[in-house]
Amino acid sequence: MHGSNQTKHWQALDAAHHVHPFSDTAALNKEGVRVITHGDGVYLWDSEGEKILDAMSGLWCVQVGYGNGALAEAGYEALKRLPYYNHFFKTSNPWTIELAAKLATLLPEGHDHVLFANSGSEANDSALKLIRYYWNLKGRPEKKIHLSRDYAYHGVTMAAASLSGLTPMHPQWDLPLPGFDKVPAPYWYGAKEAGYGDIAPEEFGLLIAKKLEEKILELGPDRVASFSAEPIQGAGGLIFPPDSYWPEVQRICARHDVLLHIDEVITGFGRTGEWFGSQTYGIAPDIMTMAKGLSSGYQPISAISLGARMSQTILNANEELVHGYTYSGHPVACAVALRNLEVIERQNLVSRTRDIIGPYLQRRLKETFAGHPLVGEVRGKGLLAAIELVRDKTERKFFPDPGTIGTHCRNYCFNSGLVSRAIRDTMVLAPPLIVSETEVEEIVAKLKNAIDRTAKDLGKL
Ligand code: PXG
Repeated sequence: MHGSNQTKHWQALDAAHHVHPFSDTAALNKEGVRVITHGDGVYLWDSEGEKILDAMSGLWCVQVGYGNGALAEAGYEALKRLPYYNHFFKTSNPWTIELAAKLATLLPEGHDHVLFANSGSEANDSALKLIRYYWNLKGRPEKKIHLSRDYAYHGVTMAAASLSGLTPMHPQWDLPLPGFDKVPAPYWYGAKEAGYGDIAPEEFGLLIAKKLEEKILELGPDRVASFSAEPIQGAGGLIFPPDSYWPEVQRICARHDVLLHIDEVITGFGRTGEWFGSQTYGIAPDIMTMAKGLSSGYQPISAISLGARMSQTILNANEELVHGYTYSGHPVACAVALRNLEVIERQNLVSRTRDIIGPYLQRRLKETFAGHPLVGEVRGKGLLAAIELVRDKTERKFFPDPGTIGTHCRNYCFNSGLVSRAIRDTMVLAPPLIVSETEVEEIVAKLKNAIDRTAKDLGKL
């Protein structure tokens, strides 16, 4: 990047003092970081004045888009009135109370109680602690194994990373911890290459659900505490389960008395066209975690909601809950989250995603890419979409060395002012819920250009 003096100054300071998450910092410093200075709607600008269409909503979180003044004002008002107080010693504050009550009106049936934390990882870590506590209270302390899936992403704390099915997340930290085990993901597009043959999606969904039951029986239902899962797997490659999967998983969890922990960190707050992915798939979770879209990313805040079974047991324990963070239910974060929910409601962003702009994006992507020689599958729901780049579309064969082609295509996107994400060789989109039809057209055109150029480089076009 040929930066101005200001950009070069920031790049030098960043290189000297800042360690980046999920980055090879040394390699990054050679290129120089891109400094994002402001945002408005679906657009970001960098310190060189370049305009970028953010079709990933930051990290899947900016539901209402950038630069929403109502959220900024709510935060400012709370900062002036009560910049900080906690909930530890029999205290609360108006914003936390109102947010908890508001969430109870939106959450699935029976989820009337919430705890707050500050990130998705913390929420998941807390959820596992609450699951362990539940079984201890039930007099079944031997039920302690946490199951999750291949390709799962649940965050980075010791416990959340142990739930992860993305194996590169483990070796640097000697994870997973003991007491964590994995089952396969309902990734139908990859089924053929994984050796399941030409199986139909619904049959595959049932088969993969049965693998969960086999694992529970192998470990012993008396030892299995919980199954953690995203309704749609996000960072693992946007894996949409066949319709047969969730009903069968729920039957299996109920049959073996395994608590169902649903991670709604990506799928919550309208992303799939309902308030929660659980509603989209008819899932009744025992415990749910959420973050990101709760505040549209404007403030760090997450929540854990308890279904009736867990809340009755935990709240009737009549003892201190020995858990909580200094910033749990931070007044400023709660004020911003509350205003965010108001904006989502006022602008009908959930039903707009389900009925108007979600279907529009999905239709335009299918029209543009389904017949493309490099594209194996276009899949999506609401404002989540994936375009799988493959070596052989009739045989559903992937490229060797997954990630190389995807990153190549992603770089073309970046260079043309479009943020999309490459997960292995799957191009992923999750634009803000306020995205307009014109902006969808810009996303589709820029992505087409990047995929065409990638196909040309591979001699496929
Ligand atoms: N659960 C899910 C389903 C997530 O997607 C977390 C938990 C953890 O949240 P925190 O707030 O602790 O980061 C996430 C986060 C990516 C990417 O590149 C995805 C996430 C985070 C960072 C990068 O897709 N998801």
